[in-house]
Amino acid sequence: MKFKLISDSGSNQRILDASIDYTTVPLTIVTDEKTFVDDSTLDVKEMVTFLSSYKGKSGTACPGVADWLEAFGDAEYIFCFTITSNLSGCYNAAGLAKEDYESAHPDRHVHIVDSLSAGPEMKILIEKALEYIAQGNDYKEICEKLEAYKQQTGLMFSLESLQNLANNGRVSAVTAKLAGVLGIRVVGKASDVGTLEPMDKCRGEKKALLAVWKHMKEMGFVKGKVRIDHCCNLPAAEQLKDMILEESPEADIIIGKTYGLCSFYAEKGGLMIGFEKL
Ligand code: X90
Repeated sequence: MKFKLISDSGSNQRILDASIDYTTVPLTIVTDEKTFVDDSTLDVKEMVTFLSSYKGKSGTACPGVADWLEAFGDAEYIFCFTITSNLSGCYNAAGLAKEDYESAHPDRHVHIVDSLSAGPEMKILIEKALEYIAQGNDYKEICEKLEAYKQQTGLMFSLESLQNLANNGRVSAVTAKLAGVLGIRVVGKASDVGTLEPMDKCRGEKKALLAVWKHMKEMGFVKGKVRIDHCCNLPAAEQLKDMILEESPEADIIIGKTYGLCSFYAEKGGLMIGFEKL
């Protein structure tokens, strides 16, 4: 079987270090002055710097059906990973593309995994798909296993500002007000239905990281995978990594960066933490 993996750019996973075909479908960040396409040409730092002094309206747009179809190419067995369907139209557009594709080519197949999450939790799901493929599972088996595995992964976040989320209707204004004061971070998780669920309001980075770590353990983390993506905040990512390794030296931790879409919403200083409940 010839497989292809695809994710939207909300995964923060641009390339894959594997022999399997992989491509990302970019979301777009739109302002009155500039449009940023979240593909490999985007300079994330420059976008974040621009946004920090930009006062006008800004928003995002998900890829359309045609973008997904282009990504499918002529692949036979496709796995798509989308950012949560509860906050974005990515999943819906991918679903329509799947219908078109499969009816035009009855021998080709598309399975769409709605991550109900974003960024590093999507990375963990993609890694698992690679593992299942390498083990020689067939397509249908992998689809089923991925859906089951999704129950065993989680996402936490620590954000200094929820302004862009609130301005675009992805959290309520009340939730956004939890942050907004200098030095206050909102720590929370991706809920079971793929929305932001704030849990703690923390004063200072250290307290926020301790809260993230505490909740990860409560949700079942023991020594599995942790993928930490940061928006211009490597020191916090490293601090969290050290904190986890001190108690769970066997944990498999990789630090990465948020790309365009997640940088827009997680904002400067934000952390997203995907992990296995293992
Ligand atoms: O379709 C679009 O325009 C994209 C909208 C995406 C909105 C949400 C992105 C969130 C990214 C924030 C931290 C953690 C999120 C938890 C997700 C359930 C980053």
